[in-house]
Amino acid sequence: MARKKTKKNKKNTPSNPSDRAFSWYPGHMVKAKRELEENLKLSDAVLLMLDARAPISTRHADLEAILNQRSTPFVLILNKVDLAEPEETARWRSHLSDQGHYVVEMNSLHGRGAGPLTSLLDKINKDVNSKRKLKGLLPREPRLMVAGLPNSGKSTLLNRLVGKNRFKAGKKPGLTRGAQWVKVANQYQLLDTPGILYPRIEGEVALSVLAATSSVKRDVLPKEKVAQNLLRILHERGRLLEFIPQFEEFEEDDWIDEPLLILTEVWGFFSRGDYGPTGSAFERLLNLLSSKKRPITWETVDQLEES
Ligand SMILES: Nc1nc2c(ncn2[C@@H]2O[C@H](COP(=O)(O)OP(=O)(O)OP(=O)(O)O)[C@@H](O)[C@H]2O)c(=O)[nH]1
Ligand SMILES: [Mg+2]
Repeated sequence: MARKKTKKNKKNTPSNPSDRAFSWYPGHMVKAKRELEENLKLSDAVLLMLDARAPISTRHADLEAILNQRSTPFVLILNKVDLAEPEETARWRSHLSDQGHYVVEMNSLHGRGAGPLTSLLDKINKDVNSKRKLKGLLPREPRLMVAGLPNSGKSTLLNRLVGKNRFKAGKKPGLTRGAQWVKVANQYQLLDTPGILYPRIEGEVALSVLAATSSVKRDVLPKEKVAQNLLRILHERGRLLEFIPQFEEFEEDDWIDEPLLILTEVWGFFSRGDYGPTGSAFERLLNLLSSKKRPITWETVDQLEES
């Protein structure tokens, strides 16, 4: 009689103990992280996508450490500058370049920053090929890999560099599932990768910020918590009433305790929509906080320097 096979636990359990601390860490990310390490070996340089609104939480300290160890050049791309405060983005750019990084401000959707990025890549190209020459190797187009959190705009940026929609891009985080090479004749070979979420995200506030930038699901934490954290940041930055003028009539304690209830009241959501009243208020709040009309930088250089 055939022996009954014991079912293997197919869950993608993260092997790193620090990964385990994040129960929301999606399974496919673990595989993607392993693949990314493999792809690094093939890459001459890396484009690291940061969200200009949250350059602290969207930065990959551990990936940068690996790149430094391997002496692989990388460019920090402050993407989605159209959604961030321009003065804060400029401060981030000078802060990061003062630290010796290559930095580019980018709007991958509309192409702002593509010129400076191309000049930087030309320079990297020359450096890569002079190193190859020293080793007696023939010159070739540099292999550039893009890495960054889900939804940071990796595929959109590469499409811009290619000049065509060769990479699948869109609003849903986790859209790119596997690595994909595309050759731009006589210029580069580009490698798109799935979003990698390194476990450097520390605490609820950072997670709430990542929910606001669509790097993680909006309901990564209880909605009320995400709303509380975001409203508190707006308040601290002196911008709360600009976004929600109706809060002028409320005490701080009211909206801190039950922000979504207050919002359903001021916005008049009672039983509309699929999400229920507070769910609708939450969706509207997050849409309001990621609109080009009122750019917002969630994480500032000042904040970094204070901590
Ligand atoms: N406003 C704005 N939106 C952008 C920018 N770059 C990308 N996006 C949008 O961000 C969303 C995600 O873009 P993708 O290029 O699919 O992101 P990705 O990093 O490849 O995402 P995954 O493959 O899921 O890891 C899409 O809706 C893009 O249109 C930008 O500079 N500004
Ligand atoms: Mg993608």
